[in-house]
Amino acid sequence: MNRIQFSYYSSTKQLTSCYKKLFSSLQNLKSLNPSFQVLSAETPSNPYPHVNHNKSLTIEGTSYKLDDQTNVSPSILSKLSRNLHLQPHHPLYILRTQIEQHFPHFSYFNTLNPIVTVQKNFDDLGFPKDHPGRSKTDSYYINEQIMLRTHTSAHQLEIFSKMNKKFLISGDVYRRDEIDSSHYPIFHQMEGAQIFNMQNIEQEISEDKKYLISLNSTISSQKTPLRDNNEVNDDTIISSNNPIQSCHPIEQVNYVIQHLKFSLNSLIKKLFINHDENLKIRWIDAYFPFTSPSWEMEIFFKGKWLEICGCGIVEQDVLNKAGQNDKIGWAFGLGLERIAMVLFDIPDIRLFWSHDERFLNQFTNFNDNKIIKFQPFSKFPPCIKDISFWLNDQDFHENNFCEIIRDIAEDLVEDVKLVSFS
Ligand code: FA5
Ligand code: MG
Repeated sequence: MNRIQFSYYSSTKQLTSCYKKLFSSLQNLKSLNPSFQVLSAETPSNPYPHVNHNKSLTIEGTSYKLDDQTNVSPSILSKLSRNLHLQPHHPLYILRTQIEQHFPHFSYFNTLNPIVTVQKNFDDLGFPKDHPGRSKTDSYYINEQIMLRTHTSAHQLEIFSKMNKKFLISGDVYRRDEIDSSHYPIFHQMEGAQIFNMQNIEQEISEDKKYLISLNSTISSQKTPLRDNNEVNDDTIISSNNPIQSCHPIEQVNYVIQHLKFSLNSLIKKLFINHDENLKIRWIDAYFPFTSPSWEMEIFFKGKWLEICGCGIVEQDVLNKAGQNDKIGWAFGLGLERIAMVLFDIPDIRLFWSHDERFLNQFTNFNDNKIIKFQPFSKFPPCIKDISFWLNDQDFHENNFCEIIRDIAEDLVEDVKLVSFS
């Protein structure tokens, strides 16, 4: 007989109806299988201390009103403070700092609050009201107006408005998603953007490109040169399906497109400089409400194309709203876990959240010239057993004992240490 007991704390109407559905489907199970017993539907003492009876939620000192739109769960909220991209030696921290080195004169924003207004996350960026990403099944809402950001683009307008011409924003983003080895409801993105003066574009871009090329030749002159056999496949063509914005002169926008593609291709080649396989990169057309034209960048990994980035030419409307009417520029959003999984050979996205030293300690000696490949370890915690015995044989050798253990336990035993011999 399966005993299922579940705890529930009622705080919003929405949770109540969820619970009712769950309860009735369990009752249905019971009717299908009489041995199945639903024991209780209790309301225990408040297991979510941040939810109070006045239907509000306090997160890091700020109180938020709850309403019918609320769907954040305690387990998601508990991840808000992890900041994996800020934990030294964490693979996401290593990757973030490596990308920042490729964009050395940019401003970096790594601690922007993931709790944003719906306005910032969607409306400011031109998402239509009926865009599927807005739905409660896809995004986490604290209430009708406040949500967990679904992408780092949520901060674009705010940072452009502060007159920043080039910046990187890294942070955790939240999407309701399935859970498996490549999906997790929280992942990390890095937003990059650079804008140029429309009047002076040729000069600004060529100076900047010279700089990027010199940055790459510094890498080439190092022990391991930047390999040229990395293949970049770009068959994209500008068409009415993925158009240049009518307000953008063709010549100017072409400079910006080239600059964007050069910046990203050289970044990915640099990151994978020590990677053992030849890297294949491809560009494909895409759509985002806040860029046009738009593309996605994919890399070939384990026999499949893996999407690592979305990007494009910033919608002029976004720059105009930010008071940057005389500028033109590009933006991108990189998926950090996707790149780190390939770079470090991490097979499961859930490992990034591990507290296990056996995961975290693997990255402490990272240096740019040496790739660290993740070494798999057991899902179960390590278990240490001591064993003592008497033996008459004066010729005993430790290796004989290890041999016996290897015969019996094979690879289950990872390490055998002699503690004392007397
Ligand atoms: C965006 O989020 C856009 N904001 C990107 C962008 C920025 C476009 C600036 C234009 C200008 P997208 O949903 O495709 O786009 O996500 C961007 C990247 O995040 C993806 O390419 C992928 O690498 C990563 N990503 C997306 N969903 C997941 C997921 N469920 N798990 C892990 N990584 C993901
Ligand atoms: Mg995408």
